[in-house]
Amino acid sequence: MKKTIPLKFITVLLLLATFPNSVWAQKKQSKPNVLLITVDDMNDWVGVFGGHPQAKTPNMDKFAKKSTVFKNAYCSAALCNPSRTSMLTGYQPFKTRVYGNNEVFRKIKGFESTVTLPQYFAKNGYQTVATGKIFHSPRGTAKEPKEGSDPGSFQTENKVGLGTPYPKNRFPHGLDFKRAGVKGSKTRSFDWGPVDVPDEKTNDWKSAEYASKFLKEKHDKPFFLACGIFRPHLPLYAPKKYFDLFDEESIELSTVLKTDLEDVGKIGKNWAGQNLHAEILRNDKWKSAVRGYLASLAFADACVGHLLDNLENSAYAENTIVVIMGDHGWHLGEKEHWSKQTLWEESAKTPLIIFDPSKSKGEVSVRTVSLIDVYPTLIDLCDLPKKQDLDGNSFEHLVSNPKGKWNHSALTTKGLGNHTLRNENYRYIVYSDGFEELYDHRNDPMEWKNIAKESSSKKVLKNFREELKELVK
Ligand SMILES: [Ca+2]
Ligand SMILES: [Ca+2]
Repeated sequence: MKKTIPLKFITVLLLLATFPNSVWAQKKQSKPNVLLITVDDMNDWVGVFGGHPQAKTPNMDKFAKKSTVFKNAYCSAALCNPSRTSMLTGYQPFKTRVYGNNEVFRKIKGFESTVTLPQYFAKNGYQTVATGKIFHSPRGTAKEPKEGSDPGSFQTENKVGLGTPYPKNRFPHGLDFKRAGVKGSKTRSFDWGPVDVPDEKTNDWKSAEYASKFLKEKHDKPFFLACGIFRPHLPLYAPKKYFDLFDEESIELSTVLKTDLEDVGKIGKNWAGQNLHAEILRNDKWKSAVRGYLASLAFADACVGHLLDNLENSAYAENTIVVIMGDHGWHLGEKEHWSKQTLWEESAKTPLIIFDPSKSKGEVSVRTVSLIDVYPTLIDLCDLPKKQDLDGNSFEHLVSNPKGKWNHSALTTKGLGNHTLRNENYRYIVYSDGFEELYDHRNDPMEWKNIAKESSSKKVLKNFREELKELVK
């Protein structure tokens, strides 16, 4: 008997033959890719987060329009290494005891064989690649990691320098009196100014370009690609064209309450360290410094935009989950403080934008999520097996339903025994000496009035104390 090929089978063959290559590749790959973009020391001045009316971040703002924007996202610690270690290990700083920039979690007893976020993805069939600053530092080797690093966490690591090249004649007034004209900061890099360099010659752009090239290649496995942009981290040197976007005279400054520090704790006041702010005022450099930050942020945005454009034009535009985040916020004079390392809103808050092609609809969530939640969330978004020992909570459901249920306050820690919890209405702070602060964000977004001692705050305080006790065991 003559064998005939069933009609159904012929139809399938014809369909397969006519399928475009890229679509075919996507269908074959069951897991979505991940593109993680971290922008160092980026506070909520990114346009869509509304922190500064003059910020120019058109690329992130445009991308936010199709993504899920987390307007109340907070770090676990307002410093590079503890924040990044927490996000990438999924463990709280008080668990790993990584509080500063010098510790290496893998050298701490009990954390030697930690499976980091990229390692977990690699275990589950992903190719993992990093360029720029993802862990705090690229120093050391897998056998001998050095401060703030975890070499080997990514299968491929492109080691580039950080930020932009330094300007010629970096300290014309000597090390103590910075190029920008401010004296007295102990931080050598507390400086800013334009650099005569094209974007393409900066390390941040090179990092974005490395990741872009990766997206132009064909990959057989799903990928976890991480790109770290260093600006607006100090020193605030950026290509001149970004400084030219801002006129120094018309720069708007945050309102600072003269008496603001009177009702904060001794430890908090000490951290605020008003001397630098006073020095900036004495030299009339406040507007100049804000311009430096805005220019650096605009430059970082251009680097992110370069990468996002290349993703958009790649074969992976429709099957890649994108996460854009800072590692913590940054004060620019609020509470007479500069840079990070406090427990207040300016330090703790950082932008978080997630684009999941199958879930995001250009909506905003005000749920108080933490960067420590990103690890379990990415696991769920990519449908990987759950990892049981993580400290964070998955907010996968909020990516498609930003108003969904969420019962967690965001916890930020600084050193041993200093914590803050943020829910949608309040910020609670407790220092290691027991001093408490409480702010009502519904009418006090600048956290000016500490209401911890008011009798009407008793119930709120009690709830926060209990929640913290539960979290910090
Ligand atoms: Ca940082
Ligand atoms: Ca105050």
